[in-house]
Amino acid sequence: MALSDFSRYPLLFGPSPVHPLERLTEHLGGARIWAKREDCNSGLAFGGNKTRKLEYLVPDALAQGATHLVSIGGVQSNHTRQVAAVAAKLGLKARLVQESWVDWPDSVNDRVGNILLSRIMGAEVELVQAGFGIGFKESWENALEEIRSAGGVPYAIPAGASDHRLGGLGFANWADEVAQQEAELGIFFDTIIVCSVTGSTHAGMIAGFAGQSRPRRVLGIDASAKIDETRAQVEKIARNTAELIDLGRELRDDEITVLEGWAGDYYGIPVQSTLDAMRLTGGLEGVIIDPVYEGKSMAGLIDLVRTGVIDRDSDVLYAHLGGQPAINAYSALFPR
Ligand code: 5PA
Repeated sequence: MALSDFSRYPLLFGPSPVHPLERLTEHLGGARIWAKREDCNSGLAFGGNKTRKLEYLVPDALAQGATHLVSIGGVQSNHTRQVAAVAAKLGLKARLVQESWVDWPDSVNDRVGNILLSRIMGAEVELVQAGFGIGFKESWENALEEIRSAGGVPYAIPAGASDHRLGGLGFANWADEVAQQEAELGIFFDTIIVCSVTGSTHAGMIAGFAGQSRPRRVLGIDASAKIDETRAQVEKIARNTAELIDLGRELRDDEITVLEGWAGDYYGIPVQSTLDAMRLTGGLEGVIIDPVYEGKSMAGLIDLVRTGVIDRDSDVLYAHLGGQPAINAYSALFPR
């Protein structure tokens, strides 16, 4: 099946905006930097990368007669907030398992930002003591079972909508959207920078771009601080997605690049380069990025340009995947 044959339930405003980051480009002294903005791609609770992925999961959920969307993430998960918004929009219930993935001592961590938004949208939020991981979880199985035994039909959406047959399609479609926008703008982005954790954002892009005639680099920046797991996950989802959309060939190893060096020691905890990237992007562009994901991928972009890995003549597209609501739990990083 070609990508266009898969059902897609529209949740976005349309193609997400693409625009140049002129002052950042000037500051770095080369490589023209542009951004594609998944942080303002939808009217549903501030949107983000998961909203785009969910466009391809929703038809499957509806076909199965789901009464509940069930998902899992950290306490400040952006993903679960987007699941809550989509459930509200569809008139379904959301059941969210929020685990302690990040040891972050902020006293309002479980009150503000994403989790607050999910509560406002009527999601049933369960706080669970369990560490970072993307595999199957007991708490999640329990949530599914509870809904079943009460006569409901749960639709299970794994962390980040990644380890799901359809999880890569949203960003395979993003690759097509980029090609269309390039044609309109008369530009070609030779390098894409994307933050990678549960993997289907980067993986979907790889599968999507692999079907285009002109090659480009799609560089994932690990933000999980577990590089081997991230690489394995991206590779698996990229290959599955390529097969699903009938790419017609195996992906080459050199098409799957996840870089480490900017995650720090822990998922969810920013390091100096993260904070520098947040201040630089905010101060030069008025563009807000978060300390968990986008601050780390932007730190990667900045270093790759500064060290010449991305050369001065490149046209670079930075995928801004959202995540700003979590900033409310990180006020201690920006003291008075
Ligand atoms: C997330 C993920 P992938 O998980 O698809 O690799 O995307 C990484 C990513 N940027 C990048 C932002 C703003 C993200 O929210 N967030 C997760 C969440 O629970 O919110 C899945 C981890």
